[in-house]
Amino acid sequence: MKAQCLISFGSNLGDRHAVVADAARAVAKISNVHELQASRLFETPPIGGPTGQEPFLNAVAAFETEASARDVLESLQVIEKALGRERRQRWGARVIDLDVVLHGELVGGGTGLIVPHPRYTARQFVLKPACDVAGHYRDPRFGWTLSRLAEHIDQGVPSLALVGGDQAIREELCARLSDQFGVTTFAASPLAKPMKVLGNAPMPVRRDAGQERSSAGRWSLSGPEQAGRVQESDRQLESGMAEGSVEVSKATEPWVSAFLPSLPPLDSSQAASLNVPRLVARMQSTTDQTKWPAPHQMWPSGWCWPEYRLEIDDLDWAVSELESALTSMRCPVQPVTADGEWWK
Ligand code: A4P
Ligand code: MG
Repeated sequence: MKAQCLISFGSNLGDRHAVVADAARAVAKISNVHELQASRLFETPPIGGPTGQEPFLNAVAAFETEASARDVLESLQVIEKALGRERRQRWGARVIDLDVVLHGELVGGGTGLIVPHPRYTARQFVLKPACDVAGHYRDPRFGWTLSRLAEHIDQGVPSLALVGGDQAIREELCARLSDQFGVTTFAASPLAKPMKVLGNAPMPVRRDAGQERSSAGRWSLSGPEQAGRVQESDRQLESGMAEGSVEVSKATEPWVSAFLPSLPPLDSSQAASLNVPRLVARMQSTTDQTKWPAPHQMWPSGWCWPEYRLEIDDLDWAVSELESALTSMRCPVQPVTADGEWWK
């Protein structure tokens, strides 16, 4: 059976244009790859990784294929090697990086392969190119088209709600983000209900009597306010909006919450609000995989929210990844070709 596959190209070392074009030609020649369509080429500042890197050229290609995601990845790695990719440092400068972003309905992959790509939902340098050729592709986890996702990420402010894993880890990540990067964070203390109950509990992030400043740049929701969030959720969402008590002044900057705040109805204009997280960051470690369902498995049927997959085996790495995710939601993505014919 054929699957719709989306792959991404990134290069910030050597003759970037020539290497990316070589890579696209090689991908088009992989057996069982049909009708490859490339996006325009875009120049983007390097996000994350060691400092002092050159700008990237980024692009994506969409094609239909009978090849499995693993076969595609193996072919991409052969091409990377042939074009001189050396793996010295994670997120280090690279001649060419080829990633599998989506492969049909696949969620998962197994050892050395995660599809959908764990970080693409936050990355304008993937989403903007994807809108050229695969805006109609859907993420199988939450069912949104990529064009809708790109538009959603562009709205409001860069923001992430941490879910899954252990609350202490979520709080710790927020504390480090605040201390190390000055990111506005919202802590929950304590988290009153199990995450599966909070999965669809609307509750605006706002500052009022029940909310107190806990440390520089950090705010917490506490006491009865927190305990009543599930039962009163709809009313709170409404009154929060109507009274204007939502903490918009805080939310004009990127933020991360250690809990899942209000998620409005999907067709609501509130989805664009500053106090609504752009993405739900699903924490994943090698040990808790079976313990916590993915967010899309927590939603009531027919309800969904876009997510970002965060590996937390190394907390320092996770903190820098979260900061990179916020940055990549607004990174400038400049087209440098007029069309997607640059590789032919
Ligand atoms: N792997 C697992 N799933 C996949 C997948 N879906 N596609 C494994 C590709 N590889 C996948 O990748 C590390 C491991 O991920 C591999 O062993 C593979 O089996 P890598 O290519 O060796 O190393 P990497 O690319 O440094 O790591 P990573 O985590 O894939 O990096 P990302 O997330 O791709 O980010 N800024 C701009 N402006 N443009 C960029 O393109 N790219 C990165 C790299 C950072 N900043 C950037 C850009
Ligand atoms: Mg890679």
